[in-house]
Amino acid sequence: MNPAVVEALRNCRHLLVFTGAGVSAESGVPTFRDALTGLWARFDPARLATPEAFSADPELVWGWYEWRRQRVLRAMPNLAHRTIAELARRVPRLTLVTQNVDDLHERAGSQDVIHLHGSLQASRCFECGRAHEGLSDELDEPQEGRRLAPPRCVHCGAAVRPGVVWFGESLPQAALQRAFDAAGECDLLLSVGTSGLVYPAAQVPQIAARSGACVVHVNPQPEAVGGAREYSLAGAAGTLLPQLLRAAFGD
Ligand code: BJW
Ligand code: ZN
Repeated sequence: MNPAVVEALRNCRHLLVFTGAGVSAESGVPTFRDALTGLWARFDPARLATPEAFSADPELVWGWYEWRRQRVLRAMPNLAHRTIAELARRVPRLTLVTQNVDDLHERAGSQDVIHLHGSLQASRCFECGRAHEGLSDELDEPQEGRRLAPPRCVHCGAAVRPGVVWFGESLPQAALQRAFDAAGECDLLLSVGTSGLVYPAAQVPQIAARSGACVVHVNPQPEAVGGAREYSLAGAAGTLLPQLLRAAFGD
């Protein structure tokens, strides 16, 4: 474990943890851009993750998201989620910002998670935007490729859509502002399991670095680091984060 990273964690006052799909990979939730296992290796984002796709073929899109939601319902938080929840008890202040649409951070015990890309559980009307409450938590067998008619809005009768942020859509303004503010204030940012390719979320670690924070990437794909206070820990989050916690704070 890099001693400079251990020291930065031990001394930090405000830790920002910024997570992406890789933090849930060891729970069996697929990432997006990993070459063989990522969702975008098998599915076309233009046909599934845009408002135009939903307008064109709501059954295809709703069925795909229901398949993913059922997989998340069966998944359990892993050691990376649990270590992040534990870190909140070890540092003076922790802000957790996630791009993920699952609820595994919450189920691991993290509180006040800032979700930049929405949630698979929070569907809403495609037309009037009002929340739809009817999604069941009962487990159905996840069925890949099954078309499914979306529920109808009880207020206006239009189709209900998944409560996630699709390409070309604005991120929730308050969540994005909180994430940017925390990035400007933190002294250490751990970027865990993200390719950092999707904007504006990818600005979060960039703002932290510009504001003088130490930035640490945790990813099996080593990150090319530029700044004097930027580090890359190459490996799986479920292995490296518990090691980092132990090295900084003991058992
Ligand atoms: C492990 C691991 C282990 C594996 N341990 N690690 C500036 C420049 C260029 C383009 C744009 C720009 N600004 C905006 C854009 C357009 C676009 C964009 O960014 N496109 C780029 C892809 C080029 N952005 C948008 O459209 C955004 N909206 C917007 O900008 O609105 C403004 C606007 C409004 C109105 C009109 C016009 C403009 C919205 C983006 C929404 C993204 N949505 C998705 C889907 C969510 C719903 C769903 O789940 O289906 O969000 S896309 C997908 O990518 C998902 C993720 O949250 C997001 C980030 O992916 P993430 O988490 O990084 O996953 P991966 O797979 O990429 O990486 C996983 C990593 O984990 C890998 O590095 C692995 O190595 C690693 N890993 N195992 C640790 N065990
Ligand atoms: Zn409606």
